[in-house]
Parts: sequence; structure tokens; C-alpha cells
Amino acid sequence: MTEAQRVHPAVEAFIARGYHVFENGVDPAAASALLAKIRALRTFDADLFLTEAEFDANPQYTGVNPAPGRNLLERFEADLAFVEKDAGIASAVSALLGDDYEILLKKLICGVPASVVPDWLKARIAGNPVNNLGAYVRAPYRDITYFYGIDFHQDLIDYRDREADFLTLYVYLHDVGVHDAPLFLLEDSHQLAGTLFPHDLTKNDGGWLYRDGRGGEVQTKQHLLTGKAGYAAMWHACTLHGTQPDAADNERLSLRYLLARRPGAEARGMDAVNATLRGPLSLDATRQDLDARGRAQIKANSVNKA
Ligand SMILES: O=C(O)CCC(=O)C(=O)O
Repeated sequence: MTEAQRVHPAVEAFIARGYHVFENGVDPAAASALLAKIRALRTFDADLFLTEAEFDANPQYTGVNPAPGRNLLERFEADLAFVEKDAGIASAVSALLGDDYEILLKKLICGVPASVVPDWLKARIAGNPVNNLGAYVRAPYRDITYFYGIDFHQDLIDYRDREADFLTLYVYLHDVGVHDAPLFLLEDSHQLAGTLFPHDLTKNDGGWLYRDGRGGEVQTKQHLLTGKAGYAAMWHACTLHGTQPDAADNERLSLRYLLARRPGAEARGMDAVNATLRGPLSLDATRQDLDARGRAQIKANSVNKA
């Protein structure tokens, strides 16, 4: 690693706050062009959803997210160069994960607006911490992840027994304001390393007091990720973040990348970040909100009180 990488602002930001916002984002025209192609393929309306009877005939809670062979972004490889080849992103991610970092996953996320979620579904999912709507979406449309809000969580949640050696990169494809289900991120929350979901959070004047269940705590500030088309930010796998249900009339469409160090590769930036954390870098259980079938068994939600 070069000296320039060692002191890269993204490494400093990860150590200091647990996230990094790209000041200039990525090419907004390319973001808008990709958005237009996606909107030409998919209408984000009530037809996305199964009827209540169809859902109840065969409820499927797992295998309902994008996967290889069922991922809308697979047909847009060339259009994603504005993110994947952006020099600012490549240098920041290399500083953290090494030059040969890999894309673990990339997908399109849709924040579904309240106006298109069927009433029967709203009633069922009210108060759930994780409202990933994949289970309720018709099979052909499960090439995108659909959210109607998700409580504060770490992206480590999906990676039991994996070290927090990866990061999440988010890119907004259009302007995202406070009413478009922007990401809420808890600054400094990464410091407690891996903790079990749902998290112990108490709202106060300064933001949220976050406890790790092991005797540790940190006062965190809430930071809202709002910005123009091409806005880009990334965060550590232990940084708490979430969204409220999309109250606007329009869907929010974003790119979500998980980027990781290649197995065995040197990633001194991320090692330097992780050396500052006060807890485990991996967990053998990451969540306790689901029953054996993958259905919510806990009704609780902090981010909706933010
Ligand atoms: O985009 C959203 O509404 C939430 C996404 C999120 O928090 C995640 O994918 O980890």
C-alpha cells in the first residue's frame, strides 16, 4: 500500500465516523440514463404484488431477493461503469480493501412508496423491524430488492461467521430528499463492532445511545443521507443504518454494492479501521427477529421513531 492510500480520507472517515460520503458523487447523467432504462423495463406500482390469497396459498420468505441469474443489474453491466470505474470510488475502496477488491454483491434497491403497497400487506407488516417485501412480490419481479423501511441494522447481519472486512456502497439514481426514504446512518456506531439485531437504541437529544449488550455503549449522531442523482456514500459492515417507509408518491431507486477484500489479500486500510473497534469482528448469530421459517417474530422498530 502506498503512503497516499494509508492516509486516504476514506480510511480516516471510516475510523472517525464509520462512513464516507463522496463529495462529488458519481456522474449524474449516467445515473439518470441508467434510471431511464430501468423505468422502461419496470413499473413500480401495485401490480408488483401478489394478492393476499396468492400469498397465503404458498408463503415463501426465503429465496426472494436478487441472486445470480435473477438480478436486474446483470443486463446493465456496461451501464454500471460510471460507478465501478469511477476513479474516486476506486481509489477510496482500494485504500480500504486493497487494489484487487471484489464485488460480493450488487443489486438495485427500491424503496416502495406507501401509495402502492396494498392495504392487506401494510396491516400485516406494521411494526416489523425488517420490511423487505420480496416475499410478497410476484416471482418475475424478485430481481430487485424492495423495502418498505428497515430498522437500524449492520450489513454484517447477512454474514454470520464472516469477518467485517467488507463495506457497502450506495448510489442514488435520482435526487433523494427527506421524504424519499433516505438512509439514516448512526455516526460512530461501528465502534462497538458486531452486535445482535435488533439493536439496543435509546433516542436522546444528541441522537441515539447505542448499547452492545456486553457492557459497552456509544453515543451516536443520526446522519441523513440525502442528495442529488449520483450521490454516493459507503459505510463499514458494523455501521448502523436504516430507512423509514417511503412516504412519497415515488419509489426510491438506488444501487447497493457490497465490496470486500479478496480472500487472503492485504487490506491495511480496513485492518486499521477494525483495529479501532471495541468488540467482535464476526458473530455466530447476527439476528434474533425471525422464526424458523424466516417470518418476523419480533415487532419493534427504532428508525420509525427517528
Ligand atoms: O434502501 C433501503 O431502504 C434500505 C437498504 C439497506 O439498509 C440495506 O440494504 O442494507
